[in-house]
Amino acid sequence: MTGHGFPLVVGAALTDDLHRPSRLLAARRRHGALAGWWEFPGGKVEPAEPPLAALARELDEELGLTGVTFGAELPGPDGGWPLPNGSLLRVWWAVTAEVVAPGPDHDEVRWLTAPELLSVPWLEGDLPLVRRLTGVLG
Ligand code: 9L3
Ligand code: MG
Repeated sequence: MTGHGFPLVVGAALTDDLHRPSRLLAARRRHGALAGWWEFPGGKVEPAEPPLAALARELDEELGLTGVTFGAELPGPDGGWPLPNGSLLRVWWAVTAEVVAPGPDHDEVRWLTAPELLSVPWLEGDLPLVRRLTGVLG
């Protein structure tokens, strides 16, 4: 939990190269009220679960990824990136050699370069970080 009664949410900024990132993985939510909106894949941290363990679990559940290497956290303005529902989103750089394909929670994934980053409708909560990353991707 974040301390305000909302679960902590973790997400992955999957990229091609941790040291020289040039592409970022965006995933389109398949179900529910947020269907059609794009996000950093991830989800809620369970009680007592370490955040990076939660992120590894979510990437396996959502995208079938089992060989993910995590890099630095992308620090947000409030210990993370505040979401509209009151949760806090924490995001880490990540790389994988595995092929990333849509799974149960997403109906499309795309590797976006900097000029393509804002070509998809990102979830409102993810957008401030996406804007930050347009200047980071080479
Ligand atoms: N959320 C926002 N941005 C993200 C992720 C992974 C999640 N990058 C929001 C959407 C849901 C909540 O957090 O309201 C929980 O996410 P999930 O467990 O449904 O993926
Ligand atoms: Mg999720």
